[in-house]
Amino acid sequence: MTPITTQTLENALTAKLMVSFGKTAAEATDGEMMRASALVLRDMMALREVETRQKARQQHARQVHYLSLEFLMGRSLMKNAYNLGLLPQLREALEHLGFKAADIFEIEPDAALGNGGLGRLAACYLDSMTTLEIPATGYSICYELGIFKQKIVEGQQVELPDNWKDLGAAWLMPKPAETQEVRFGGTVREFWDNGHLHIVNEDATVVQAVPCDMEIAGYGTEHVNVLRLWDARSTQPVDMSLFSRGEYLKAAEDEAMAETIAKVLYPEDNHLEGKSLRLKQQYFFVSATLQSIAAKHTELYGTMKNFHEKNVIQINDTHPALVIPELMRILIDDAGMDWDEAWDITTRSVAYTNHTVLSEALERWPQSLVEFLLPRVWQIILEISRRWQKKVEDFYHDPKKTEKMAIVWGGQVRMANLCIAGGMAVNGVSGLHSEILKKDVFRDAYGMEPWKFRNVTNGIDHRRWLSEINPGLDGLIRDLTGGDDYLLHPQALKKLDDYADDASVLERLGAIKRANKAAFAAHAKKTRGVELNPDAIFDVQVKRLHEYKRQLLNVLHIIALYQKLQDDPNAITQPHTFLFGAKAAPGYAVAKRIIRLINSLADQIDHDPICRDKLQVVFLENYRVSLAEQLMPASEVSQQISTAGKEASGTGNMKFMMNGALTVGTLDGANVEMHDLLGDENMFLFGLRADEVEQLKREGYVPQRLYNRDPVLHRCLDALRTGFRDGVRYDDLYQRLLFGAGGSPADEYFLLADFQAYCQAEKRMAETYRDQTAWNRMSLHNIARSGVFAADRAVAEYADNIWHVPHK
Ligand code: F55
Repeated sequence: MTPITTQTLENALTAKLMVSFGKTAAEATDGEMMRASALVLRDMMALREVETRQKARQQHARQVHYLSLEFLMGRSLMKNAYNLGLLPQLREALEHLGFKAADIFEIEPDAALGNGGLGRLAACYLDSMTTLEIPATGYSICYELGIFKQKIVEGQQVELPDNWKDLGAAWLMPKPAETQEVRFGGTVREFWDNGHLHIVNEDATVVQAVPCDMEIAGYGTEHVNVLRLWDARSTQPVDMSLFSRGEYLKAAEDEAMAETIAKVLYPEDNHLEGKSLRLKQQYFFVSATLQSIAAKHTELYGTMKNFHEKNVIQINDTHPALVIPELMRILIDDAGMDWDEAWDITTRSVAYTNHTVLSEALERWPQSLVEFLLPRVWQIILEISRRWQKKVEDFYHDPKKTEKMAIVWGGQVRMANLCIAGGMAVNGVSGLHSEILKKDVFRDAYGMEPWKFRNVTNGIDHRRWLSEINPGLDGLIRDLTGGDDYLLHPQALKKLDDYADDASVLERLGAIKRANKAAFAAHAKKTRGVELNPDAIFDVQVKRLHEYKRQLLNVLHIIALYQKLQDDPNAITQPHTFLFGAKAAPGYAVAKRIIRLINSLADQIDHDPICRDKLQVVFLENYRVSLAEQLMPASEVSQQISTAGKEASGTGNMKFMMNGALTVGTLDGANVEMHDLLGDENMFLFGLRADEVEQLKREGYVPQRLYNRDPVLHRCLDALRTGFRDGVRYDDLYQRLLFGAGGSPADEYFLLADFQAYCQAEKRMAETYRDQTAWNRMSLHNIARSGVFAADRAVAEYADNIWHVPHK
C-alpha cells in the first residue's frame, strides 16, 4: 500500500464533493464535508473488505457471525480515520480545505442503534474482532430511528425522534443484489413429490430484507469486517391492478408491515414488551441473516453438512434466539436433512451470551403470537421443546425441574431455555454474573449440562475509550511505556504502576485531568449553557435509568449533604459537582420520576446561595456515546452503585477506570474483578454483598426500621415528601421506598440498607481527594490495571474458548 498523505486525502475529498454533491470545497457545508469524508474512507475500507473476504474464502476460514438487535456504534469518522492511521492527515486536509476538523467530527450524528451496555458491547467487539483479524460479521436491523433523543422540559424527559440517517447513511453501502425474502404468517402445507416430503409456507406475507453494509476497519491491520444492517421493503409497491381482484387491501397491508419493521429501535432496556412488531423484527433479521449465511456457505462448499465447522453464530442475549429454530428450518426444509442431523449441526453452531438476571427482562413470548406469525418455526420450536422436556425428565425425574427448564410452558415460549437447549455454550459477562447463572438462574440446566457454561468478562474498545478520546493521557502513557505498544497490548498499561512514587508523573496526571475538566466545562457551557466549576470534584453517574442501578441512592446522599450544609454552611470545604446522565424507557414511569427528582434537586441547589462553589448537581441532557466520549476523560469519581447481584457486568465502570476516575461502588458485576485488581485501597467499596442481599431478602427486609432508626436518612426521605422550590413533591418515591407500590415490595433494591455505608464511602472519597498526590496515585493504579478490561482480551477469550477460531 502506498502511504496516504494529507495531499492525497485532500484531492480525494475535493473529488468526492464534486461527484457526490456537485460542490467545491469552498461551497460545501460542514454536513456535506462530513459525508464526503465518510465516503472517502468508506471507499478505502470497501477495497480492503473485498480483499479480506477473498482471503477468508480461499483459506476456507471459519466465520464468526455476531447477531444483535443492537449495535450502539456512535460516531465513526474519527474512529475510522484513527484505525486507518489517517487521523492526523484527515485533520490537516480538512483544515487546508478551509474547514474546522473539530466541527466536521462534531456534526456527525451518533449511529445510536442500541439502548446501552448491550448494544455498545457489540460495537466494541466489532472493533476487536477486526483488529484481531477474525473473519467476522455483525448483523442487525437498519433502524430508521435510533434510540430517542432526550430533551428535558421543565425537569421532565421528553422523547424526540432520532433521524440519524440524513448524514449517517454515508457509511452505508446498500447491496440490493443480496436481498433476502422473509415470510410471515400463512399456513404450513406438506406434500409428497417424487418420494420426497416438501414443506411449504403458503399465503405468507413476504418482506424483503435489503442489506446495508457498514465497513469496520481494524487497528494496525488491513483486515476489514462488515456490520450488515437489514432494511425492510415490501415485495412490490401496491399495484392498482390488484384492486379489481380484491387483493388491494392485502397488498397495502403487506407494504405497511414491511415499512414498520425497520422503523424504530425499541427503547426498553432490561425490560421486555411483548409486542408483535418486536417479534417481527427479531424474526426478520434472524431469517434474513441465516439465509444469507446459508447461501454463501452452500455456494462455497456445495453442502450444509459442514455448516458448523465453518460457521459459528454468537447471539447477543436471547433477542436473536429464533436462529435456533430458523437454522433447523433451513437444514430440514431447504437442505433436506433429518431432525437429528439438523439438531447436531445447530447445537454445534450457536452460542448464547446472557446479559441479565432480572426476571422482567427474561424473554418470553405468547405461544399464540409465535404460532400465528411464524407457523413453521412454531412447529419446530414445539418439537425442540418436546425432545428437550423428555431429556430433562429422563435426567432429573423431577416435575419441578421439568417445569423450570421447559421451553414451551403455560402458553409461553421461554427464549433463554431455548438458547440453552439449542446452543453449545452459554456465557455470563462477569465472574459474579456467570456464577449467579450457574447457581441460581439456570441452576438446573447447569446441573444437566455443566460443560456449556462459561464466563467471559466484558471489555471495552480501549483505543476508542482511552487513546482516541483522551489524547493527554495517551501522550503520558506513550511517554511512560515507551511508545504505542499498549494499543495492541493493553496489558502494557501495567508499566504505569512503576511510577506510583514519581511526583512529576503524578503531577502530570493531575494536570491532564484538570485540563480535561476545563475542556468539558467549556463544552458544557457552549452546548448547554451550564456553568461547571473545574475546581470541584466531578462525581459522575451516567447510564440508563433503572431502579436497580440506584440513581436514587445517589440523590438521597446529595440531599443529605444539602441538609448538612443548611445546618452548617461550612460543612463542605471541597467543592463537589454531581453529574448525572440517563435516558429512561418512555414507558418506565418511576424512572421518569427519578429524572424529574434529579432536576428538582439541581434547581433547588442552584438557587441556594449557601451552595455556591460548594455543591452543584447537573443533569446532562441526552446522554449518548458521543457525550460519554467528552465526559469520561474529565471524570474523577465513577458511581457504580447497583444492588449487588443485579448488574450483570457494567462497562461504563471500565471506561471510567481507564480514564483514571476512582470508583465508588458495590461488589457487583465487573466491579468485583476491578476490586480484585485494585484492592480496597484503590477504590471506595461499600454496601451489602450479593449473598447478603439474598439473605436479607430471605430473613425479611423492613426498610421502615432503618427510617425510624437513622435520623439523617429520616430527614432525607422526608424531603422527598415536602418537595422542592419548584413545587414538585415526590411522595410517590417516598411511598415506594417505605411501603412498596404497584406490586413491588418496599425498597425493592435495598437503598436504605446501603444508605449509611454509601454516605461513608463518599466521605472517604472526599477526604482522599484533599490529598491530590494520593488521589493521583490511586488514579494511576486504576489506569495501570485497566488493561484486562480491553475488548481485545474478551474477544480473544470468545475466539479461544467458544468460537475456536484463530486470531492475532
Ligand atoms: C435491551 C433490550 C432488551 Cl429487550 C433487554 C435488554 C436490553 C439492554 O440494553 N440490556 C443491557 O444493556 N444489558 C447490559 O449489558 C451490558 C453488556 O453485557 C452489561 O454490562 C450490563 O450489566 C447489562 O445491564
